[in-house]
Amino acid sequence: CANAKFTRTGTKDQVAIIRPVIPDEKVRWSSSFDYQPVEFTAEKVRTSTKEYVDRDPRQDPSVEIPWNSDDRLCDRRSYHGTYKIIGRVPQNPCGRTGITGRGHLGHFGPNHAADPIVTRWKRDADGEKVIHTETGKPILQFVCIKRKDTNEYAIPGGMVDKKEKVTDTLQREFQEETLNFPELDERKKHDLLATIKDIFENGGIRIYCGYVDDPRNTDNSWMETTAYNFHDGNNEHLALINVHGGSDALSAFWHDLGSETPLFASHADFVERVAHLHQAHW
Ligand code: RP5
Ligand code: MG
Ligand code: MG
Repeated sequence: CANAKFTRTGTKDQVAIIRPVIPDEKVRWSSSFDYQPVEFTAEKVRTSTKEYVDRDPRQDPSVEIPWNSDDRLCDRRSYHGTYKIIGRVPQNPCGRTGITGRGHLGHFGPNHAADPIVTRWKRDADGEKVIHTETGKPILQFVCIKRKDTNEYAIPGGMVDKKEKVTDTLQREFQEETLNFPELDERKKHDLLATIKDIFENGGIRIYCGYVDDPRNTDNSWMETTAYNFHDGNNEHLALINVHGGSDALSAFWHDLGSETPLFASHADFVERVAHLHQAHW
């Protein structure tokens, strides 16, 4: 995994604090470094009484958290193996971030998310695949959102809720962030959701699972995700859906997939894998 791309923690609508700069060669815990991280946990996280938000075991010795395990309420296992507990809290397996505490994240250790990458071929008016003039490869389009918090383009992913299965998170987040049609009649809504459920439960390919280089990561809390690709190569179902932004998304749209578009966090790495999988333009 890679770390320390960000100079700030938090996204635009959150309090952002400046991270001390960590040179790339000093990110690993094994490299010696005069390290003076900033301690930061957002007010909203610190004062939360929600069952799903951790209490800080450094502040309260009675707090016991089942690290590296799944207690059914929350899966605290990392895709990167067993993480270390130092000073009663987890240590980021990808190294130094410049910040200790939880920043804006609810959990110490891994905070799990899911990312649905829905794709179709770009087609011309005759329905023929559009070929990229430079690479000579067909162009994929994916359902992209513009995030409300950072204004960046992104995959419509989100956090796994308490007790939720990743397969359910993929559907829920896709629905919340890209299928916001208040005016659609109940029958059409029902059919649309049934299609999504069917495809998402039967037709996905796992593209990635692991650490995300997310601007909210700290030395003690970090994002991990599972990204799935749902591809409609023949314009049969998903390719026909008109998307409309909702929830955390300012807007949602089909966007040409290619290296020219910068995306939030590690999302460009995930969609690049999808392009290679389908031998598409990148
Ligand atoms: C990223 O943050 C994940 O890849 C996922 O897309 C997203 C989840 O956070 P929210 O969209 O809920 O803010 O690390
Ligand atoms: Mg969301
Ligand atoms: Mg989201």
